[in-house]
Amino acid sequence: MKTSRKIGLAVAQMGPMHLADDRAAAVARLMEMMREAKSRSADLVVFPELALTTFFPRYWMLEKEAEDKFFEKSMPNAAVQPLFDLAVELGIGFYLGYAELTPERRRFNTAILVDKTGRIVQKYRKIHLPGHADHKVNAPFQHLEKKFFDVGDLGFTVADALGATIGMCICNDRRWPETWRVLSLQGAELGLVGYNTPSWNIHWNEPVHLRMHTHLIALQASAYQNAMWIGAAAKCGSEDGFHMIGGSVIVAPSGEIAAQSSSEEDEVIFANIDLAIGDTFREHVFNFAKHRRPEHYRLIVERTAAGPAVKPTESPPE
Ligand code: CDT
Repeated sequence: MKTSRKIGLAVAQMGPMHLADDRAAAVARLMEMMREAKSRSADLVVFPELALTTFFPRYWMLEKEAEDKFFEKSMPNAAVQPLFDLAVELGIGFYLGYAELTPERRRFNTAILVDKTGRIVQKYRKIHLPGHADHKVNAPFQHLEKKFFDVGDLGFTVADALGATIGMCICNDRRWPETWRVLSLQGAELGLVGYNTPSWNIHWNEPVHLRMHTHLIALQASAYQNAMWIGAAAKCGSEDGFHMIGGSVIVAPSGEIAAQSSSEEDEVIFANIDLAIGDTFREHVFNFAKHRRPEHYRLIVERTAAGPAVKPTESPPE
């Protein structure tokens, strides 16, 4: 086992944010959880996807209305500045998800990583946008991420910050193995993800228990297969009657859950994570340099959808 390299990781799950709740209310809740994270010796606290508002893609509306109500035109802005100020005062970094409107009027589902000096050291714009762009009039609610957001244009990148090599993604990205592999191929030791996962799937009659199962299995397998820690923060509970799963977790490179939320309210979970555990997995079973065979993975980048079978390069033995 390597010499330990520990950092304090907190995940701050949020209970519901209702339509009537304003930015000041969200920021006050985030600040309270940031204080708790610091009191538990956290270097870094992970907040959810779209942490400043309700999960508005569930509502049909014009893009302009969404922009006016739910998007941030700059970051930090006056409403969020107190969170940045508190981070500097406490000496703690944070991941924050929000809806971003650029000066060119492009809209992204965005997350930032802020270091202990209050500097934004990394920005990520969500790449795997789930849902639809049309109005599903018979559905109990919408999932309009494909209407309200552009596909992220910053790629999957990592930053050396807060004592670790850190990669970020957002919600549905966590279900795609490519997300984590692209991060781990850049040396990511810690992956951060915020999410809003509705408990009901409007596309098929998915049993509710599978929502938690697929969430956890994706994170546990991804942490293990990429020898990295993952911190995942939910926004959850019933937002104006629309329920979302909790299950915020910190997952070790072994795939084991080191900490898990037990409520559907604001709740801070914490683990003093040892990055050296990832080094051990990267040196042995997932020693990429020794064992990966990218010449046999070409279809992963050549194809989007499944296509015809590839001819074997050699005939099978007689
Ligand atoms: N926010 C988000 O990406 N939620 C998705 C729901 C997918 S169902 C249309 C998720 O993967 O949790």
